[in-house]
Amino acid sequence: MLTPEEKQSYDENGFILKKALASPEDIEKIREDIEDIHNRMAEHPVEGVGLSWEEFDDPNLPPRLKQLMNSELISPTLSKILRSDTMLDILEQMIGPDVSLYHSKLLPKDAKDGTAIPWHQDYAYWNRDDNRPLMVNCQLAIDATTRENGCIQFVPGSHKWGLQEHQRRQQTFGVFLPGHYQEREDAVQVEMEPGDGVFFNALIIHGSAANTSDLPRRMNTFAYNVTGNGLMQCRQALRGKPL
Ligand SMILES: O=C(O)CCC(=O)C(=O)O
Repeated sequence: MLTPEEKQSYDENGFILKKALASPEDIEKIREDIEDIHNRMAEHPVEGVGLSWEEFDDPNLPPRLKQLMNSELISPTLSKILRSDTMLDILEQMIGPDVSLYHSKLLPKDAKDGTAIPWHQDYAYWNRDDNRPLMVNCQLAIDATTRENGCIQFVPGSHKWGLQEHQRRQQTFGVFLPGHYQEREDAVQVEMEPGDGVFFNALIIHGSAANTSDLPRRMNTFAYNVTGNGLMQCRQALRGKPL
């Protein structure tokens, strides 16, 4: 559960870090579930799993995933965590008792090759008349994340600025704010230990730098919605009223 101070911090800043959200044993199992994921998916794609690849100038580089959508289908451990009471109790404090899964996606920003994710608000992707900005993300650290390997960054309080005008391009994470890869002085970097989770608001401005380190930065983002808010945006009701 969130303490009253954590809830207040989430409301003010638009994000909150929860240490040790997942156990070391579960993190180890996720690592086994996703072992050699780049090559496995290149050779044997799985039905229902959406793959987006890094686009390299050098054609000799091996295929590297930028994003793997519906990661619960390849990791039973992620599937367990996303619907665990630990997770749903926190979400209930944020969005009420009717919690649905929108998606679960793996962001395996690889050592040296993992590219930046431009500044954006997730609601720029999810904005529809019947879908109010109630959604919440939880990004779970599978590896330690640092400034060097491209940890997530947020602009605190920007969830209160409303939806900003985004630019669009045909690419993964192709909806972004002007100055999309530039550093921002108003952003904070959130370094995490394996098992930590950061919850963040659908309207907060966030992004991350490239991975310039020798270590991978594997993260998984779970996106949740209030059941019935934009029916198309709910894959599965996890708690409360059914779809
Ligand atoms: O992985 C990152 O650094 C950012 C991910 C992101 O933008 C998202 O999950 O919405």
